[in-house]
Amino acid sequence: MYLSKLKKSLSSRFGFFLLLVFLFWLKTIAVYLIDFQLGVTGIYQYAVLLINPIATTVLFFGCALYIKRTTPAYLTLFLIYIANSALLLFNVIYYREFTDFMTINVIFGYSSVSEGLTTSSFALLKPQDIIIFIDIILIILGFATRFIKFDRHPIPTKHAAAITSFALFFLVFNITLGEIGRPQLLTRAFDRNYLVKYLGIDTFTLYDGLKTAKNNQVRNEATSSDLNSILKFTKKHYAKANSSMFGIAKGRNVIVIHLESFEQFLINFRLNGKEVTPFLNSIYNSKSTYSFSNFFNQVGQGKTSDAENMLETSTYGLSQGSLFSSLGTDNTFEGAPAILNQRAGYSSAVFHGNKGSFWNRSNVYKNLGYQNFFDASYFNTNANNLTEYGLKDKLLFHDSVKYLERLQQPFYAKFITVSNHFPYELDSQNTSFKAADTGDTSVDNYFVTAHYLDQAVKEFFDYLKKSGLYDNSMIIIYGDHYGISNSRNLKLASLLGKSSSTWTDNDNLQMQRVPFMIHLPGTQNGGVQTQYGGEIDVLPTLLHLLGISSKRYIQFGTDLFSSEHDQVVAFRNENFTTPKYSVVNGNIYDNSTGLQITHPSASLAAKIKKESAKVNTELTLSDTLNNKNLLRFYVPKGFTPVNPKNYNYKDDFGEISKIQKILGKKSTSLWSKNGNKTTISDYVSDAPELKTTDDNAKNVSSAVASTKNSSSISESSSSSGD
Ligand code: GP9
Ligand code: MN
Repeated sequence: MYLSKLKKSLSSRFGFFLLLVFLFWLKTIAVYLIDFQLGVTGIYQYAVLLINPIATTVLFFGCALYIKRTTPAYLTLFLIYIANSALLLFNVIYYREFTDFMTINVIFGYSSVSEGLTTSSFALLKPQDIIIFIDIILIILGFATRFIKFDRHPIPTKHAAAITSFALFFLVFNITLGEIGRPQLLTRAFDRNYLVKYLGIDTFTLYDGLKTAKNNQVRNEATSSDLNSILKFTKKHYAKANSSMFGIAKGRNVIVIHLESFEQFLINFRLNGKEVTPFLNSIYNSKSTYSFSNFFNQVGQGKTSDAENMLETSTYGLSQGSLFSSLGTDNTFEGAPAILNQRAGYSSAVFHGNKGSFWNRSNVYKNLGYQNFFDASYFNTNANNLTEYGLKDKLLFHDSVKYLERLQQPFYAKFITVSNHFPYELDSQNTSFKAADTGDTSVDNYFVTAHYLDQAVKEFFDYLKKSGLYDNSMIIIYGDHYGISNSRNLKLASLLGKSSSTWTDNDNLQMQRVPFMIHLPGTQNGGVQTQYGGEIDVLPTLLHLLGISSKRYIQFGTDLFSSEHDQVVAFRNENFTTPKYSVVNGNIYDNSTGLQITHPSASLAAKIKKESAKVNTELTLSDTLNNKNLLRFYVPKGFTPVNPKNYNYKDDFGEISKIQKILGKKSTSLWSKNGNKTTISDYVSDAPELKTTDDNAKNVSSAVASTKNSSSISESSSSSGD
């Protein structure tokens, strides 16, 4: 009875269409759950996941419904089905190798960072993959046995159009659900995993295709002459090095510590009489540190990734979205790791306890010339070790040492912390600081996570000293962007001795200060630097300290120590600040009083107009450079363009160990210098998580083998866009 009913329905065109939609939905969901690690949590995310294949499947398959003639109609539908199934299968295979989804450039072989699918990729096929194509065989059998028959009656165009309309409506509905679950999902595109989780694999591919087409159009039209105005600007803007600072850190290791969401006001701040970050304060106040009190974050929507981009390329992030996510896979960079490697033989590594796909890092880092990227997959990421965005900071530093000690010196190593990230939640086992009491939980707990981060950095410094790395290193510490949003600053105001009732836009701007400290063991000439600057200025400053001229590169920042340093700090929304004035939404504020200047003198108005035009030009030129990918036309003297295919972050422990072996006695890694022994016993941490999994004394390589697992980090339910 049922069978004959089923037979009858499948033998109508619409019934067959529904069957394919259903089967495709089924296998997509199976793949989501079995193969992809999308980090789905909570009923909402599961619900969105369940419906996300529907819109595009109906949309694509529905195209065949417009065809009237029987054979072409069935054939088209079936071919679309096969093509879509193939896309799914290829993504599964690709994901196994790269933990990422195939972009249009990968599919068509234009990707610069990965080979895409090669014949060897198919060795990654697993028996379970049969679910992706077994139905195709069953359908063919269905027709062969005449269980399914061709329906000779075409679908009325009206009906086909209704189905297309439904699909489009559902697509908008799905995108809305995605935006609710993860605000700014499409504009900021944090991670391809998120796009697939909320929008489905086909919508992701469609979205990526549209974006790629748009990018390619801009790029195809670009020529090297587009560089002229940019070069004119950067050449004129270049600030020559301060001779008393040039080369003072030459040959040292560079350790960059990225303090997540850390604002300058925390420095030397006391909450209920207690220092929140006593260790960072001691570094800030030390004579061995060049500490900046007027250093601003300049990020846009790309937050952390924008900070990284500015620091390492001295070009701005984009006006919308994250440069790393939207352009970083294909752009040509002339970034810190490549320059340092080529001009001074530095090795390089990033240590970050989140998934490599977040902010598209695993692709972008290759273009930056990073030799190693130790992401979450290199660490023990059991639930107890994690905060919302990855490995807890104390563990990140501690667990990185087994890799750090094997890097050839000098190295350029960046540590990206995560514990001090909105919404500032931390296990009770890790909290040793009393929260504030402003009534806003995230503001209150900000001090707790900042304190934890401070302790983590201290433990790491202690290790650096004990292991001997310290004396031969320059340690750069910076906060990437604000931690408390403008709206929440009103809650913070009273703790800063201000009142929320008189809080202004300018106060919000002033809160964009973040720490920037250059700690140079051995020097006594440091101290607080009051010149104005921002993240864009870091790379030329760093290069000059290392004795490398930055003149030949296209960089928008200027050396903070130079007498010609440009003290106009541009923000992504075209607000800006200078030592005397700040301009917020077109209004001028006097920095000394904090008050708005409603009637500026003619000369002040002219000055501000000029600065404002410069800010606008600078941001526009940086955008042109990146959107058009113009660095591909510009090869500075002695610079070898980075070939991202030289890098593969699958087994970086194996690689750095191999290099040590090959170099033998010439190896300059700490491990080699320590008589081929680990220095991990120099690391003292009070992290309770290490009590059970502490591998201090254990054989390091076995520890590495056991910790090289895949991470189980789920997406934070909160928005990173706070
Ligand atoms: C994620 C971390 C946070 O890996 O760097 O990024 P954010 O949300 O601050 O941009
Ligand atoms: Mn950040």
